[in-house]
Amino acid sequence: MKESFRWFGPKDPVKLRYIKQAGATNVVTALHHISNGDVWTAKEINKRKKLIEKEGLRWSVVESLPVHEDIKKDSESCLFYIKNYIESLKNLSECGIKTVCYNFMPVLDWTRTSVEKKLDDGSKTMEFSKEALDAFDLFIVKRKKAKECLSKKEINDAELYLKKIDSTQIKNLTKSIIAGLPGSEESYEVSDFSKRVNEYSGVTKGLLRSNLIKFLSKIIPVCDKYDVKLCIHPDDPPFSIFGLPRIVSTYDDLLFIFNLFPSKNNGLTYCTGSFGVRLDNDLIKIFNDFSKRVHFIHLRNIKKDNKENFFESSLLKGDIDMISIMKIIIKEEENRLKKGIIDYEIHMRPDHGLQILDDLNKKSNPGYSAIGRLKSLAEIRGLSLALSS
Ligand code: DNO
Repeated sequence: MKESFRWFGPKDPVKLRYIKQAGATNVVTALHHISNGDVWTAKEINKRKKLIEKEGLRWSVVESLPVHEDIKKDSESCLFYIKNYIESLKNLSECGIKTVCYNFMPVLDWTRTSVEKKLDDGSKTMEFSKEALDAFDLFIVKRKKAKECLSKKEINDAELYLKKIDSTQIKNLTKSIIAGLPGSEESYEVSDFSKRVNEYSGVTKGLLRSNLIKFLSKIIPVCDKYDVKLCIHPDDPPFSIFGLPRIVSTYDDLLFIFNLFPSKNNGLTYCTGSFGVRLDNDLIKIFNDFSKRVHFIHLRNIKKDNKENFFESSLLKGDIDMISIMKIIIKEEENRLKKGIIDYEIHMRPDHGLQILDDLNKKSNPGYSAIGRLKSLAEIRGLSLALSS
């Protein structure tokens, strides 16, 4: 595996030097200062590349090249933004960066209801609570159709939840859900968020799928031409929230996307923590059946129930069996090597880390603390070395 660490650019409190000290060799990053939809020029890409290379690291994966909302909604300016996307892909490829992660989640990228859940040992993690999300939807955003998809009990639970929390907690809840977690590229105030969600009122799951098809039909030939491995990130969480459609949550969703465009450049970001939240997702089957399309891996663990609640656990202590996951990754790399594929190692980064030790007293991007992720990387390397030999 190509051991990587995500870096949010020069303003990231986790410096490139620390990434190097953590033992990663590759960096996953994006040009976060460029507005969503604008072209990434070769000049800007090279500037960032040099910064990374100066520290003896390599920029190997873009996470993410964001897909403009107008593409997801197929609005008037959709083709304009697709053209820009193509231009950015071409520039990235010409600068030697050929693995690009993206997502197709409407309005929000990943979201949590708390980024500061305290665990028994004093460490902190992120969680998604269904009643907290429902409370936010029903009583803070006041979405008109929110009640329609909830049972009486769910509405009651959300009401009770709201009664229990004070104004600071309401602020934190709002911030966690819509103020934009790191890498999201979009952040909202409540009124703006409500407007954005309403803009999707006619966009059904079928329509969102058509819009993805339209996007891929223009983009995949470009990826083939410029040798870019595009890899879609699953929905996080992998189910509908705020009544918005989600189309990258299950095995069948993937089957649909990959059957339409068989090119291997129509690839997957295999994110264990996102897929793993659903009880009906078989993580091993997903990997094995789409293994040739896995160009990028996010490893993290979660603990979940069967009611859409989950929190992020430490790498080896969650519901996901990391040992089995590691075994199939190693097997796939061995297969690639046997086939003579030179670039047989898959780009992998430890995904979110817990806040532990000094992380607890430092400001870092939620989920992207230095020590928590360093611990995960060390555990991954240990597993990988032991299982490969
Ligand atoms: C969260 C990340 C996501 C991911 C995007 C990919 O930590 O996994 O923000 O980068 O969904 O486009």
